[in-house]
Order: sequence, then structure tokens, then C-alpha cells
Amino acid sequence: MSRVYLTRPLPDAVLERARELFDEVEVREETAPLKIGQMRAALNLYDGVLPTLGDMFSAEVFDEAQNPRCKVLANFGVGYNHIDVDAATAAGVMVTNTPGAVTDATADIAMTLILMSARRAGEGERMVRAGEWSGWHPTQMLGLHATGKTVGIIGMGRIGQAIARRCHFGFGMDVVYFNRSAKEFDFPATRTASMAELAARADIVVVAVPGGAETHHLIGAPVFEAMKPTGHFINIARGDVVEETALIKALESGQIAAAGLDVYEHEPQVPEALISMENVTLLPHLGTAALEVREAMGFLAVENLRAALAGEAPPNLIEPE
Ligand code: 8YV
Repeated sequence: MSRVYLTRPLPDAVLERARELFDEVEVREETAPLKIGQMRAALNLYDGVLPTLGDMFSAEVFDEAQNPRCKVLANFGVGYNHIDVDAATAAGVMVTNTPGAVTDATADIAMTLILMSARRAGEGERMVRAGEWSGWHPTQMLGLHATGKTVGIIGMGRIGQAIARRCHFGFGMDVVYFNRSAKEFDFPATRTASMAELAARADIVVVAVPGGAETHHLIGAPVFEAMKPTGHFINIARGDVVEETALIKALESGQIAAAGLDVYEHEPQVPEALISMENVTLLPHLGTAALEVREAMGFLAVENLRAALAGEAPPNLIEPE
């Protein structure tokens, strides 16, 4: 008898699949993150839980849920910085995620932000809606295609590599990157010795590192100080990877030209300072927001759950550090 808890409504096809595989599937209708009491209840009442961004399964939660019934937290998404994997593993709970399903969708959102920021599309759209038609001087835009521009990517995992390919093959951009290890490419890509070196060389700086304690405030004033004054900063990783106050200062002082963000330090709160700046493109964490992508993520999360509950190795088990 397998009891599974989905912490938010998922695509119908995913729910149908879950109901085929598990004896009982309960879906929480609200989309707000779980509260600690609800997390503890989920760990003690269900064999498997599908948490999403915001459901903070911390060591504190596991302390109270001694020897929980739950055997698997099958995370719906690639980022799992909202789950204390060490505490979960110590309590006998496996944690899985959905890496392969999110790569291209998230890289596409990075390109969306790069293009909107470089060509000031958001500002232009607002002008048209306001009945204005501005004679922007072309020098205020950043041409990308075959103009010899350089993209600098901090974090060269699956998503970083997908962004690099789009920039090189799609827009003829040069690629530099900063990563813990060197990566092999079938096109020229230069690994820099530091983020400051990357920032100095890049016209567009993109952050694509995983969230978590190791990358908290990874990007701060030193990176923005090293960037070109014509540079654009793009974040599609996690909001807390960037020290938001330093980014705001860099934008307000003209240290950097613009920013494009899909994630924020305290989502869904977005600082008024960012909202008030015309040269900042703001998206509401659209990373994987597309039906086909969410279905693929959901099927993978359900498969992780099925395998783990059946005593098989789940496709994407996260090992404690
Ligand atoms: C989630 C994300 O996919 O996959 C991730 O880590 O950042 C998000 O796009 C989405 O929020 C569903 O939880």
C-alpha cells in the first residue's frame, strides 16, 4: 500500500501516471509552500512526497520526524537547495531530482533574458502599451548576432553548457566560462582563472550554478566591479546566489549597464529598486514553466518515486555531500 503526497497540483498527465502507479495519491490544491507542521505530517503519513521549490525540508523538520514513514522526497525540479539532503538521508529518506528535464527550458529562458536585456525589449514593449514611440538611438542597444560579443558563463553544468551552445552556434558569440572543472566543447570556449577575469572579458555575464550553501552570495560587488560598464548581468540560477543589494548598487551607479533576472533572493518578493529600473528585465521564475517541460519533470519525479519505493535504484538519486 503506497501513499504519495504531491505538494502542489501537477499536470493532469502526471497525476494520471501517479494514480496508475501508487495506491493513494493526495494532491494539495494550494500552491503556497508547506509550513513546518505540514512537512512533518507529510513525512510521517506518506511513503513518498513530491516537494517543489519553497517546501523547505530542513534538518529542523527531520529532527521532529524521527524515523518517518516517508522513504522518498522526489523533488519536482533540478534544484534541491530547499531540501537538507544530509538530514533526509540520516532519517532514512532518499532525495531525488529531475535534472535532464529542465536543461533546455532553463537555457531558453536565459536566452530570452539575454535578448530582452540586450535589445531593451521590455522597455520597448512598455512604451508601445503607453502609446509612446521612442527614437532610441541604436547605441543604447547591444547587438549580439555576429558582432564579436562575448558571453561569460559562471557554472558550466548542463544548463550552462546549453546556454554556451545557444550563444555560440545561435548568435556567433565567443564563450568564456568559470567552473570548478574544465569542460570539453566542440567549439572554442575559454575557461577563466577567476570570476573577475570572466567579468572583465564578457559583454553578457550569466550565472548558472546550483543553489545551496556553497553558492550563497557567490556573486557580489567584486564581480560587478570587474564587469564592463556596458555589461549585462543575467541570473537564471537561484536568487540567493547573487547579493541582491550589490547588484542594485551596481545598476544604480552605472557600474553595469543592465540586468535580466528570473530568480530573486526572497521570491516572490522582488526589491522595489529593481522594479523601478527600466534597464532591468524581470521574469517570475519561468525557468521550466512550459507544459511539456513540467510533464517531463513530473514523469521523471514519479519514476524516481516508483523505483525507490520498489527497492530499485531511482534514475536521479542525490547522494549526501
Ligand atoms: C522548478 C527550478 O523547476 O527546476 C528547478 O530547480 O528552478 C524551477 O524552475 C520549478 O519551480 C518547479 O518547482
